[in-house]
This record gives sequence, C-alpha cells and structure tokens, in this order.
Amino acid sequence: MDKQQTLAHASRIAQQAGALLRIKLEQPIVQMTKASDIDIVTEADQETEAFISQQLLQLYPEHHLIGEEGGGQGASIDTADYHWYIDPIDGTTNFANGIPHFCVSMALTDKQRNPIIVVIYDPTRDDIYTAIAGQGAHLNGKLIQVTSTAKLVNAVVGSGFGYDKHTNPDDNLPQWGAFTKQVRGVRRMGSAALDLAYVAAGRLDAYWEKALNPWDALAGMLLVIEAGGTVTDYQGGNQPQHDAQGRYLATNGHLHEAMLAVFAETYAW
Ligand code: LIP
Repeated sequence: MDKQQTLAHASRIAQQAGALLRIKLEQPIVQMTKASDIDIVTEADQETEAFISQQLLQLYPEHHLIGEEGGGQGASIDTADYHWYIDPIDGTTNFANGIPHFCVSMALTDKQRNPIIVVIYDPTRDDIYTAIAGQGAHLNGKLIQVTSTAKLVNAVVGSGFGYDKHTNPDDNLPQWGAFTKQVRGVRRMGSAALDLAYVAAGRLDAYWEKALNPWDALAGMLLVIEAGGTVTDYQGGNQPQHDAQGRYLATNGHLHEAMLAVFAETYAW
C-alpha cells in the first residue's frame, strides 16, 4: 500500500465531507433518535457517511468499511486485510444544536483493529489532523506533540458521557468528580475524536471516556501515540480498541499512572 497516497485520498475525502457539513450546519437540521432519546442522528450524518463510503469503496473495493450509521460495507470483514472506521460527524449532538465543535473521523486499520492511517477534520476551524503509524502526527501539515505537564494539579483534561448515562450506574460521574478535585480543569466538549486530537496537539493534557465505539476513538488514538502520548484502557491495557466497555485513557504519558490510580480508586474491579 502507498500509505502517503492513501492518506492524501482520505484527507481530501474528509475535507470534502467537511465542506458538506459547513453547508448543512447553516440549514434546518432534521434529526432522529437511535437507541435512546439522547442518542440522535441527523440527515447530515447519513448523507456525509454515504459520500465518504462511496468515495473510499470506489478507491479501495478490497477493503472493509464500518460506518457509525451504515454499518459494514465493501469486502468481507473476514477476508479484507484493511478496515476503515468512519464517524461522519463525531459530536453529533453539538452539530444538531448548531454548536461549532464536531469533526469527521476516519481510521484505516489492520485486521486486528490497529490504526495505520488516520484523519480527523474539524470543518469549522479548517483543522486537519493526520497520522501514519510510525511517522508522527501532524496538524495542518506541522508536527504536533503532547504536553509535558507532569502533575494533575496543573493539568486540563477532557472527558464525556455515553448515551446510556441516564440508565447505566457506571456513568462516569465518580471519575468526573474525582478528577475535578485533583486537576486544574475538566472539559466536556462533546467530541471524543476532537478531544483525542487535542491531546495529540497539546491543547489537552489528557482525556478519558468509556462506551466509545471504534469509529469514535481509533483515529484519535493513533494521533496521540504518534504525538508521543500513551493510550490504554482504564486498567493500563495497551489494546483499548478491544476493551469490551470501550474505555480509553489518553495522556501525555507523564500523567498516565496518576490517572490510572484514580480509576483504581473509583472502580470496584
Ligand atoms: C459522541 C462522542 C462523545 C461521547 C458521546 C458520543 P458521536 O460520538 O464524540 O465524546 O460523549 O457519547 O459517543 O455520537 O457524536 O459520533
């Protein structure tokens, strides 16, 4: 595979999808509910994913593609060597409310769901985050790196809450409260992929969240790793993309052990 060419194709497609979203953001937004009253999808999610899927499968018919809205497409997941994970709008709730903080997230992985080539595009700021495994992480073509913040009291960290927060007792509130008492600031900005991209770019010192789907997290996971950070599950496992609860902890590395300790204190494993 020509990884640079594939990254170029993915970047172009993400930017074209983002241009569509900028137009849709200014129009009346038709929204529907999915698994619950707070798990919504818009026509823009569906149309943007259809565009991205059509473009990628035209270029790579031998790949398998998994989209948040459309499920599996393309070659069989059992035989395809490469898999695309697509979130056409990460931050759908923000988008549906006209809040300009959302992104297009695209991740190409191997059969074991290890990210190889990723793109996250923020259409409202025209920021494109890219990475190829082993070749660093970039924001608008410039190398990025995580922060050097070494103490929680000096850290600004992000998190989010799953769509099951009204009914699931494992609702992230104990962790949110514990970190609030130990860090400089906690931010809930509504897009997991952008939160991860912000850790990679040194705008956040760390981010944690559970109940993430692969399309939410795989692109940002590689960005953080390639920017010099650390990504694990809540118990330090280095394959969070296989965690049954979708639990991700992404940090600048310096804060990782201190944050794992908070999970150990607030979960009765
Ligand atoms: C969302 C994430 C957010 C999380 C939401 C949801 P979506 O993704 O970006 O961080 O808290 O539960 O998973 O649904 O907007 O693509």
